[in-house]
Amino acid sequence: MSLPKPDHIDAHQNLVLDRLRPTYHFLPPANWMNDPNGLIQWKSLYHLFYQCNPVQAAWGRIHWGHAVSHDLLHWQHLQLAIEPSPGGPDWDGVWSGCAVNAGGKPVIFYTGVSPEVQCMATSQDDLNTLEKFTHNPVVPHPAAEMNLTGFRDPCVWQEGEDWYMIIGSGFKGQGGALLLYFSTDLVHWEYLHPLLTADRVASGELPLGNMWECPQMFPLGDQYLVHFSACDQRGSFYVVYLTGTYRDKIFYPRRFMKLDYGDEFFYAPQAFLDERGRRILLGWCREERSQAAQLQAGWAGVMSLPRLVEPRPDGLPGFRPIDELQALRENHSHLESVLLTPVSANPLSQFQSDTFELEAVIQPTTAHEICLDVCVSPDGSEFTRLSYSPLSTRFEVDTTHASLDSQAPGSIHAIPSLPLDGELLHLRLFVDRSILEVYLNGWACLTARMYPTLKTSLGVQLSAKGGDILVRSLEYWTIKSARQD
Ligand code: DQQ
Repeated sequence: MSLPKPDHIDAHQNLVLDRLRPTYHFLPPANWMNDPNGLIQWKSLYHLFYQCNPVQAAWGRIHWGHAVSHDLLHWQHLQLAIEPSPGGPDWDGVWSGCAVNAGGKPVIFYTGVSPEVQCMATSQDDLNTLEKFTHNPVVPHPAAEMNLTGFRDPCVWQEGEDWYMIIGSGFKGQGGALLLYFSTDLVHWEYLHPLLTADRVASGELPLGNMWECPQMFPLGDQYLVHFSACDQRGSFYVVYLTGTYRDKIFYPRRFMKLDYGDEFFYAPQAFLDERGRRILLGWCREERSQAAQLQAGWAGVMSLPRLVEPRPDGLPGFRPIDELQALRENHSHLESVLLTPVSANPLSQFQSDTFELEAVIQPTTAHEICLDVCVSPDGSEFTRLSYSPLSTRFEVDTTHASLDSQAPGSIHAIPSLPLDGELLHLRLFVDRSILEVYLNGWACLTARMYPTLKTSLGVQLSAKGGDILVRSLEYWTIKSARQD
């Protein structure tokens, strides 16, 4: 690939030196990024479009950014893909959407604002550049009588010769909804009915808001999976997925879960099927420091690692990072059958890094709690704590001590119920400077952000509280940078 460097990159070379900027997660050259959009593998090349503000590290005047990759790790930044057109249906922003392969031609759908309408774009040069459809919008804003809370983020798929689109929405006073549209030519769309409404989701204690953003539906084994990002007037909550059946153009949910227990720090994900038939999901990991700190840093928003979504025998989807990541591993260390008592020395004291992967299988024999601290400073003033209580089966990530910077106070996020897997806790985590992704027992994920201030906050510490733990195995690698900038 020898494309010219996009104009909006050069001014920001100093970001390369920023110690909090992740090195093997995708992020744009500078400024603001949010949702992944239009994910597709086209003629072997992976395309990642994303929501961005190309002028500052704050949300606003949203465009589509664009990057391409051969392995989903090393990305080349391209020119902005879609910009708002003054006087056009997207004059106020080019919001989230998708890409489909329509008989060998790539077609893009996105939301133009204001008001929220659905627009189309095509490409004559294999997605290198996009042209907006001259008769946009293809789906106008519905009549006010529908009483919608929003109307955005189209997800399009094909069934036989027909095309379907779901649009994220909600009915005022009733909760979120996914509106189903139908087309035979991708240009003329007819509203059918809601694919799913809030009254059909037994969400118990979990609020689902009144607006479901960035929805998607795809087959998973012998069922279907629907996910959406739940939000209300006060802001976003988290991403939920439902597994169930899809019959007569209606989705009947059976089970309901959070897709990532880091809540708003993993949001608006999108999955796509690659040429090898893998379902790969990426989400937007927003910052957790003040807006002033983000503006000063000159960048905001990180993409999660690409995650494989696979059916499991228990009917839940399994999530794990793509295998390509293993190519970035170096400096391997291995521990086996280590018994830790509450007074044992830290068995991981030789590990010093803020860009690493750690995989462990731990048996909490008599302990009340297993604690794994990462990004620990020598004086203990900065650390991020992962902990698991076998009694309550609660897993927690606490970033309230991750940073001495008052602009990054941190928070606590938990998986309330993570039963052991045959008496064992399987834990795989990725630290990449200011982002932490944890994968547990093959099905639960938790993403967090942390902003250590000290250059020496690099330690890893494992301890047993109230009893013993047996570390059956533990692997550790430092991870090489995949950045091209
Ligand atoms: N982000 C986009 C919307 C979407 C929201 C705007 C979710 O299309 O609903 O930047 O983060």
